[in-house]
Amino acid sequence: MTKNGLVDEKIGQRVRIERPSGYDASIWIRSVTRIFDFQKRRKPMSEEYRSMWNELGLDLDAHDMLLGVLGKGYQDIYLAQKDRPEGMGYFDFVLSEVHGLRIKELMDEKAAGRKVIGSFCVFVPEEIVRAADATLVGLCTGADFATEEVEKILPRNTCSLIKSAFGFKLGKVCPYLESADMIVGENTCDGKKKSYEILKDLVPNLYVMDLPQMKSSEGRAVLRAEYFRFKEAVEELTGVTIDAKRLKKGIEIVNNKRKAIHRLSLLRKADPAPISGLDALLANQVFFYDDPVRYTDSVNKICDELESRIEKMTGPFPKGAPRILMSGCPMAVPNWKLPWITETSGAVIVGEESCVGERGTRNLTDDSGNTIEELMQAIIERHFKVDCAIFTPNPDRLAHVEEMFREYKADGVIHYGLQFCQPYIAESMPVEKALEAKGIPTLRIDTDYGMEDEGQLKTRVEAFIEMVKG
Ligand code: BJ8
Repeated sequence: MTKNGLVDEKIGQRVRIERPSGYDASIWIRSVTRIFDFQKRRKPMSEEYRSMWNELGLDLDAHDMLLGVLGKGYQDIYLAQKDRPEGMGYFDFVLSEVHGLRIKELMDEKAAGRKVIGSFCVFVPEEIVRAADATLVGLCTGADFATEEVEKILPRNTCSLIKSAFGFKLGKVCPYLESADMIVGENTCDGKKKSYEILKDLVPNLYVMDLPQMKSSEGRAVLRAEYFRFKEAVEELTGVTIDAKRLKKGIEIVNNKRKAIHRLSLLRKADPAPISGLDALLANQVFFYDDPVRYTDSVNKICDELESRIEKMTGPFPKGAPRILMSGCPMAVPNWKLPWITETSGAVIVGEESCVGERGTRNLTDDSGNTIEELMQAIIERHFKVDCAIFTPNPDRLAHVEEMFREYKADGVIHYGLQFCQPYIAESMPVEKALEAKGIPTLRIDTDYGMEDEGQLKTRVEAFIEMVKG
């Protein structure tokens, strides 16, 4: 082991993990050791955070169980991949510390007087949060937890994503939710809208943001009013008055991380793809948790490495491997089921038309304005372009799926709908019809977070991949 990196050749594959800037060497070495504990199937996180989790009110036994499952899943799905870019070591590190060091950082920020805001949706403008020196974090929504308890207060036919948010709350296993000074819910789909009426009694600090359902001038006015109301709420929470200088800085920080992840996305056009879809998805998922400046730096470093892989024509899948575009509902950590099934069936995923992917990050906020009014308007315009299926009609999404299919030289589209997600499942049929009419092979998958349908999904995905191979 060196001070800045660690090399372990005992695990069959050489792994080198660079220490990211901003991390103390001793913490880094401890954390990297924990990554190898993942690989050796030991307990993923040590005792040192237990008092912090206790103070946050987590159920330590349930939380241990969750971390055990997460560690095992990460081992089986991520660490089992071959020819990963070395830069993925950073994301392994972040995942190994997702409930540990990152929470400690948030607690330190809070102790220094800064605020943490939790969100469930890309419509919550991070620029405004950063402008007030606060931190926006995505809340845990990617795994089933305490489902029996959840189904006592939510209808069984609610999507897994919403149930997951409630399960993490009822099971007391989400340190992000427990450390948030404000939790922002948004009136997007009916499931979320109605569930916030119940969530407000479970958390002390829920703020609900209304959102338009149509891309009309009236819809834009709703978004405008809501973003100005949100700015005021953030100012009140933080005690910081957001002026143009602060907002410009907030836009710059968030734009930089969007640019970095978009750079990574564009590199996936190469054949062979320089990175697996699973690894690229992980980078997109970490977007919602990590310190934005450190994240930007780490993604750009991995992009440099991917550029050199492209020059050498190397990657985790051979040249000519079938290329798949995923489109549909967002996949939050640790929802890796469908990408894992797809990539262990011989295809490589080259893009995600999703909020944890291009839909969430492709657009930048214009930072040329000099007044609060101009900059706020730029934030409104940027977010008004997000083509979530809650909008009606929503033609831009189909156009983006087609555009990504062409640009990323995909061979087929897998449309991913979470069971009981009305907006995306309703759109999946016209999307499939329109794509098929243009000769684009499309597979519609509706699933949940359970593994019961793994075998059935694998059979369908393998057949689809065989078909697109021609
Ligand atoms: S902008 S996609 S992040 S709302 S899966 S809860 S839609 S029933 S997550 Fe989303 Fe914002 Fe839209 Fe993006 Fe409802 Fe569907 Fe569940 Fe969903």
